[in-house]
Amino acid sequence: MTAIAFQNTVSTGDLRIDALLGAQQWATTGSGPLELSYSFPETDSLWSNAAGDYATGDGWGPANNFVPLSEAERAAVRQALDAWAAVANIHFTETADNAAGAGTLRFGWTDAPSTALAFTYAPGSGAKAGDVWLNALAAWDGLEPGLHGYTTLLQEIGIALGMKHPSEGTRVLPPYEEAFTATVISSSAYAGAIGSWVDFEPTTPMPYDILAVQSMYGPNLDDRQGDDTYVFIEGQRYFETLWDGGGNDTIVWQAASQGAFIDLAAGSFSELGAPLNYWSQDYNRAWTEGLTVALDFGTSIENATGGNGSDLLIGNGLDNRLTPGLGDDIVRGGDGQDTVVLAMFPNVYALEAYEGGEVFGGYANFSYLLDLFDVESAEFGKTFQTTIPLSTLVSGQAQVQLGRLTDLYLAFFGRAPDVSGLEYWQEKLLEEGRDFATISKEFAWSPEAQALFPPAASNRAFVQTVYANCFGRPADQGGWDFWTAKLDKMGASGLNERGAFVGELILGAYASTSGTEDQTLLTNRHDAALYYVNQLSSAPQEEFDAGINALLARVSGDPSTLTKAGEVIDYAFAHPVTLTGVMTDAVLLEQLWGI
Ligand SMILES: [Ca+2]
Ligand SMILES: [Ca+2]
Ligand SMILES: [Ca+2]
Repeated sequence: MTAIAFQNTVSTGDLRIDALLGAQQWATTGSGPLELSYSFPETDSLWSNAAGDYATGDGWGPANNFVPLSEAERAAVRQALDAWAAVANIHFTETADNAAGAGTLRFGWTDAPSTALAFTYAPGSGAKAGDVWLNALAAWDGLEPGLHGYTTLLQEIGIALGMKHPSEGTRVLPPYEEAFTATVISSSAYAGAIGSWVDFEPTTPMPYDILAVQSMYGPNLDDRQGDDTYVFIEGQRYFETLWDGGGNDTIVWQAASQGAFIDLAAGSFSELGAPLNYWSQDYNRAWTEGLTVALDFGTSIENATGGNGSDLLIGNGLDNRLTPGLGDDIVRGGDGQDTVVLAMFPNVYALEAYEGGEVFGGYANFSYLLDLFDVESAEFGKTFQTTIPLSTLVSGQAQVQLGRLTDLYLAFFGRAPDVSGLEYWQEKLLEEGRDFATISKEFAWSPEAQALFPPAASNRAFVQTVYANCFGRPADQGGWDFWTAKLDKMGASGLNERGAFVGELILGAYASTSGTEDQTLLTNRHDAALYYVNQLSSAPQEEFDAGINALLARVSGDPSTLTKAGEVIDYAFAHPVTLTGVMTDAVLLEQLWGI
């Protein structure tokens, strides 16, 4: 009823757009959004009978048993309006519909002499322009997103904004392109199959729709300009297009077992959620397609996160952050400086570089496979993120360094690392490049070390304890005397020297000139400790349990003790019992540890 200005729509030369543009659109003024009112007529609403408007007997109009929309139906219309406003520079405002006035877009039920679900008067002159009539005599399946009724609302609002069916008029989409994957206004769900159906219909304007509505009114300049996260969940259904205006954005797939295919290239589709089942119009043919979520042609999404199934993540030309989660995953970074975010500490990864920018291997004893292409960096950690060149992980350097850090925990504190502590030192050592000797000194200065070894306490006892912590044996007399004398000379507060001593002792154990016995013991213990801390990191609800230290004390140079320690840890994580509970239950422990 509220007449507003309209204008001829300018065609673009791009058939994807022009096939969806009607003759006229609402007039735009400058850069501001199109302000468009809408309303829901009531029984006391007025209708224009001016020439060209609702004459008596008008097929789609108030004369044929008009009925107002119910509250639930109005809510569905508002949702469909929002779906258009989310992508285009349009502000919809709901107004009263009564004798005093009405909105430009009006939504009502009528008994139309037609099998069509709905009819909409396109932008133009006359009060009925913008009115959307729903046919109460037609068969509606409902107005929930995904149902054909909701798609119909999206279509009719598109028409009310100045769009047209892509197969009508002079500029049409070829049949192989007319499909819901291109436009929600399509008469065919499946490309090339006229009148075909799908079991879950688009819930948003699709890529060509977004091009067309933005060519008339411009993009939404208010929403989705910041850093947005788009979450998709296993078990739910999707058929939609993501449009985003800027910022650093992420697509997240949350799944325990179903894998996803996420492609961050603009205009491409991803497989998120259940596949779509299509049928020909006569239901004699069927197709199943996994592609459910499209990225708008102009949208840049920087990051993708997979679930714990086997995912395929494909980056774009930007610097992408790709997080595959657990599972047998494939990650392709494409151009730019791309980072794979890995789920566990570096020590569990065994990767090799191949030709063509591929890095392939497994982790967690090959429980999972990882295939990386064109990825430059790897990132670890939840509290403290450490980013290193992927080559450092492929060469094994990162794994070795993490073992050394764990050795410091064992030597100074006689315990396994906690997750955030290890992440902190990992960042210092692997990313910031602080050297091992410096970190060893910092361990000596830590409150935990000073509490265990007060500066005033005897250096002789300190040396003895560190030997026991590292190698499970007393210091040999020569080494003991040598280090004690050296530390004594530095005075009682030689914490730097104590730190340096531990660092040298550890590195010395790995020197090629050293015997293998100490080295094997130290390696087995830090491997068991790291196995524990990786489990802890994956199951944060389990808290650090000092029972791990009693378990580490059982790990020797015998590789079978490392395996058994892993089994005990697995048991504690898989059952309600704590690790301390296992370690103090002699019967259970004997059962798990065997003889
Ligand atoms: Ca954004
Ligand atoms: Ca995964
Ligand atoms: Ca990239």
